[in-house]
Amino acid sequence: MRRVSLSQFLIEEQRAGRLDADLRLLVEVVARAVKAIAVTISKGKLWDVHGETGVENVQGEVQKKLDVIANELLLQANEWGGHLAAMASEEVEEICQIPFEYPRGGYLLLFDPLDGSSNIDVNISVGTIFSVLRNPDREAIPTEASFLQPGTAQAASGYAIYGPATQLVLTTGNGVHGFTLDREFGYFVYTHPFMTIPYQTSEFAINASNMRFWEPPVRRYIEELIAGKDGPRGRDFNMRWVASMVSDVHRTLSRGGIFLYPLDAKNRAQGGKLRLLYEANPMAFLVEQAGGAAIDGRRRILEIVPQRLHQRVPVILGSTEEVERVRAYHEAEDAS
Ligand code: P6P
Repeated sequence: MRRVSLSQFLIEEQRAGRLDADLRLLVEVVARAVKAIAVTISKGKLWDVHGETGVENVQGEVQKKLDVIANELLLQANEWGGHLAAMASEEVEEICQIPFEYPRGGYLLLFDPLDGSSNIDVNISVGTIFSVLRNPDREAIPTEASFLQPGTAQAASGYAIYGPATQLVLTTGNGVHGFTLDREFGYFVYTHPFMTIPYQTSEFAINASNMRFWEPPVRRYIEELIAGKDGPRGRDFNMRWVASMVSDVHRTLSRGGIFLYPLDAKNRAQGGKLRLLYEANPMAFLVEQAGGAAIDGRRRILEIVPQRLHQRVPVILGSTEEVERVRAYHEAEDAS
């Protein structure tokens, strides 16, 4: 069968009027940066890119060398193209303006340059997550407030997963499409058209070591899954936890499942563990486009109006039947 490249896919999407030239260029540039990140990650100790920098980021996490490298690759790849008005990164406290010598475009790009980087030094899959918004005022220089838009406003979102294969998974609001990097030829091939999440699943992903901190609805839901066919669900379930959101969400998108990082007694003060603008929103957009659901326990994640750039949120996403059950348990708790 003739191979379709990412570039050809994007050209045909633009020809069909489903994305404009600037958004096409944006995705191409992100894909180019992702290829550079994939090569750098694959070198590991060979290029001495493992280990920590000793510097804390805005999240209070000690940055890995590859966190910094991936962040720089994405910023440098995107600053000169003329398609962006500004950028925001998990690794940088303030928004990143476009250098004055370059023209500004109409899009805002947000990203977690290397999600799950605690897995890097032990050679477990990690990823890059990105979200695209429109600059609300093309005449004004963007501020943090320009980025504080609900997830429903996203023009596109996606992630790269650096696993046995490097894959790019993308939505521009017309379904979810997957591409696999052919390293020898150096380009992404369209391999997964219209990815969909099965309505039902028998697989869940949660960090079970936090069980003692969970709220009652989550505790009830997980205990029922663990009870399996001896409990109210009447069938057995399987558990997976990679501790890399991109890996756990990619598995969920690929074969169904439910991923939970709920509000708990440990993360309640921060509002949750995962970040809304460049982790939860892009993943929620993809999951809904694939026929799944994404909530914070009670509300649709995409409808949350952000208050701060690095705001955190509880995340429960995946196969709709399971996500709706978790929502029902929260509503029953609220009504009791
Ligand atoms: P825990 C990685 O640090 C991350 O932000 C997500 O990629 C992942 O789902 C989660 O945190 C893992 O958290 O508490 O299990 O280490």
